[in-house]
Parts: sequence; C-alpha cells; structure tokens
Amino acid sequence: MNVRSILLGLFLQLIAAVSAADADLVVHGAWIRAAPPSAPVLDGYMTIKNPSRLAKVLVRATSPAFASVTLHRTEHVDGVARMSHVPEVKIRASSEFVFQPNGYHLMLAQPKRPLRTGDRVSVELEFADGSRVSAVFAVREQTAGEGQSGLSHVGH
Ligand SMILES: [Cu+2]
Repeated sequence: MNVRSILLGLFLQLIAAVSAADADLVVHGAWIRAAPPSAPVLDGYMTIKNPSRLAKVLVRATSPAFASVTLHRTEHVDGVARMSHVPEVKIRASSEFVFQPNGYHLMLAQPKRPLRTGDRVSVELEFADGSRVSAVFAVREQTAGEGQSGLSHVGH
C-alpha cells in the first residue's frame, strides 16, 4: 500500500464519519389543529427525528402563512395547565422529539389567510448549527387518539 492509497482511505473514512454525524433531521406527522376562520392563533404539532450522532437545538421556526411562529410548552402545575414560551428545544442524538397536544407545540400567530381542514402550510425550522429543515403541516381536526383537546390558543 502506498502513501497515496493510505491517504485516500483516511479521507474516505473521514467523509463517512462526517456524513453519519451530520445525517439530516426528518420531520413527520406534522399537523395544525383546525380552528374557526377568525382564530388569531393556531397550534402546530410534529415529530422531529434526529438520526445523527449530534444533538440538534431548534431555535426558531418561521412560516410564510403566519406573521409569527414561537415555540411553546404546556405544563400542568398543581392540576392547572399553563403555557410558556421556550427559547429552544434540544433534540438528542439518535432520538425523536414529539410536539403534541398538552406538551410542546408551535404557536402559529396571525394567519395571513383563513386556514381550513385539508390545507397545507410550510414551516421552516432553524437549528443552532445553522441548518434548516422545512416541513409541510396539514391542517386537520385532532383525533381521539391524540387525547382530549387540552389547552389551546383558540379562544384566548
Ligand atoms: Cu402555547
């Protein structure tokens, strides 16, 4: 084996290591809870899968369909559901993070047009490492398997 082939081998190993560490995030099951056309704020849910060997930190979300998107969490304190803004959400390496009713959610404010069941909305997620992932959210009703309606932005 000459020096050139050794170097080439090392180079290929390096590329393999980098691509495994940097495997792309995948968003699935993304949906927005259907609300009356006049609703000023809607709730968005999704599962973010992080197949890489590095933790990813979600720091921002934006959507052309809404004036603002923020990261929110519903917590139950002494039996009372409360919502709070969260600055970031960490998705550990080789894991999934679920945004769901009564837990983490996207607060989607001031829709630019009324959204109806069946509509699709794109949301771009930005991570602390500068990477971006866009996801398509489907507007639909919450199903029974997703628990009781819980605290919603609709109505306040
Ligand atoms: Cu909220």
